[in-house]
Amino acid sequence: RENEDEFDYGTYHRYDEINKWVDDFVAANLKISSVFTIGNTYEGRELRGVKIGRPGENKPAIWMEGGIHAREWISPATMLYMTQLFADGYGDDQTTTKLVDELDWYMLPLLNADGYEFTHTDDRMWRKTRRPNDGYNCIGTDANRNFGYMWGGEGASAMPCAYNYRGSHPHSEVEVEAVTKFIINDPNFKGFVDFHSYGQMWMSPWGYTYDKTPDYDYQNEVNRRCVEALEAVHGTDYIYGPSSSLYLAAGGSEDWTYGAAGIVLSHAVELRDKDGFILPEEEIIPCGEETFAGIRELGLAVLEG
Ligand code: ING
Ligand code: ZN
Repeated sequence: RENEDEFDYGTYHRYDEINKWVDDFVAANLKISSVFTIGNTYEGRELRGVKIGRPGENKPAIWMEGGIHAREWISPATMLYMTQLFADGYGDDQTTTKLVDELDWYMLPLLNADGYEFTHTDDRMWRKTRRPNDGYNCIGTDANRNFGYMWGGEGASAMPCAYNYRGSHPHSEVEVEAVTKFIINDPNFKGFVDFHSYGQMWMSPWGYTYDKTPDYDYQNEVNRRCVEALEAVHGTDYIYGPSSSLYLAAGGSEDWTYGAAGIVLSHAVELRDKDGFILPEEEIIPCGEETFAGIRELGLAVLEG
């Protein structure tokens, strides 16, 4: 019989459970993990995550975040399971051990915690944050249009009622301000991934323009590597390329981490798409397994430099 205290990675969890999971995970993996906090959401929820890595000075670091969009539940769920896969593989699998020994992984499972809770209590299809907009009845900003690199360009609405509202100004959302502050203050960040659903795409900058980045060939080669490793696990079909090949969208996280923070290997990943945003719970574990394979390739690419 299974331990009743054991966390069930194969189901979707509420904010409180995820926060408790952070403590429990770290308590069970003290040698390779610690808790970090970047601030609070608009409604006052603490934004906490798990840092994974064998203790050491000035290790290259990778930031991974989930749940920037409230309804994309597979994103935080995949973050949680991948965190567990690092722990399972440590000391057992050679590549995973190396990635934990030589890199620091900052895993923030749920950036838009207010919106996520709202999808559980009121509106399953909510996407934005939950901060009211002055002078309008419509609530919330699209956090992935609120980042301050080429903010306000194509694919980001100026209308507070739009699903892709850019916000009143760059970093108007405290969640965006918290994550950008944390990243810009640590020069060790060499990789970044923001998890979305759905569409099965591994993307890199730019999102705001169709122009190729100066690092296009390298970024796309890493995209290709990650997708090849991912597809080898369960045969899931992914495509890859700049996020503008999906649609133009200014103010996205990966444009800011590349353009403003200088993180060349910045990615946005659209996870599995069966039944759209309402991905069945049976898909969580296989999605986590294959995504972890892609993430390991990103880690190896960062180590190769
Ligand atoms: N997709 C992303 C969105 O924010 C994206 C796609 C990624 C756009 C990176 C721009 C930059 O629209 C989903 N599903 O949210
Ligand atoms: Zn999204």
